[in-house]
This record gives sequence, C-alpha cells and structure tokens, in this order.
Amino acid sequence: MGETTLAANLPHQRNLAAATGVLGGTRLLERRLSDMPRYYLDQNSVLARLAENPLIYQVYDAPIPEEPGHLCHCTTVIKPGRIGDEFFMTKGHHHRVDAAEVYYFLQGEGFLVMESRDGTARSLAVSSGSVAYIPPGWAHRTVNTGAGDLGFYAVWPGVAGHDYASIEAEGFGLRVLATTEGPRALPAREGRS
Ligand code: PAN
Ligand code: ZN
Repeated sequence: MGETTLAANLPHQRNLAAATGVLGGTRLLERRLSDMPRYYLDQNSVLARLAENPLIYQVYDAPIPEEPGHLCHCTTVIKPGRIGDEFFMTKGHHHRVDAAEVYYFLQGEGFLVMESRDGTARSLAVSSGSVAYIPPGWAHRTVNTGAGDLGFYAVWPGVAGHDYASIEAEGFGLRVLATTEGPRALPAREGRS
C-alpha cells in the first residue's frame, strides 16, 4: 500500500527526511510571495520582487481528518531570504478552537513569533533540535533568519482548525528584521509589545 492510501484510523507510519524536511506521502502546499504580498512591511520591495515571485515556504501535510481524537501533523520548510529587511516567514494563524501545538525544529535557524489573544507578543530563537510549545490561544508564525532552509515538524489536535483572518488584517506585535546587530524581533505596532 502506498503512503498516500493509508487510512488515518489504522496504525501507520511515514518517513520524515530530517535533512530536507520532506514528510512522505503527504500533500505539498507551496506559498509564494504572490500568495501573501500584504504580510510584508516593505511594500516597495514586495512590488519589486513580485515578477520573480520567490517560493517562501512549503508544507508537507499528512492527510489526517480534522476530527476529535485525531492529531494532525506536517512539516514546514521555509526558504532563506528577505523581502526588504524582513525575513521569509509563514503567514501565521490562530487556531479556530484554542489548542496547543508542538514544533520540533529539524534544520536551520530562526524565530517562532507568538501573540496571545490579549495582544501580548513573545518570540523564541529556534534552531535544529529546538522543541517549542505553543500554548492554547497564542497565534504563531515561524521566520527563517538563516542562510539555508528552516525545517520543522508540527503536531496539533485535529479539532483545532486554522483562522488566518486576524493575523492577515493586523499582523503580529513583532516583526523579524535584519539589523546591523543581526536578526531581531522588533515591535511592529506602536503601543504594543
Ligand atoms: C503549522 C503551519 C505551517 C504553515 O503546521 O500551518 O507552518 O504556516 P501557516 O499555516 O501559518 O501558513 C501549524 O502551525 N499548524 O497548525
Ligand atoms: Zn498552528
């Protein structure tokens, strides 16, 4: 039986290639700049890069039902690069139902940016071997600040769902930018931390 035909209600396994982040037998989702132009701070740089339309990240998503009892899981590979001073990153989201998530970082280096529903922002510097815990109610985005791919494996409850709307509209309280002192997570909005 091929990995794509595995029934989620039966015991099964997949192969995770830690060096590349490829999770076997999964659906591949690709996000390019044209999928997320408004997420970046520097809109002049977005316009300058849209013709080239760089690949920002890939998600290898295991076909698990989003139902009670199940655990969804996937890998994400964020490519290295910047739009202006801002590093390549995922869109970021809240879970529709507040639910925790665990990320295990396989390769590369970057930041995991999080924000609670009351607007408190936090960031974690992560690299190969980091295991990050995202508590219920914290929106999350991952940013690649390294020279190579940033890859991580994620597991979250099947009932959680994804809500992109608030982050798309308002962003996070922190943006990860290149500075003369290196990559930094800096306040993105006045009056918020
Ligand atoms: C992750 C993310 C993945 C892509 O698996 O979905 O890294 O990021 P966006 O979903 O924000 O585009 C996760 O947090 N799942 O819940
Ligand atoms: Zn999530």
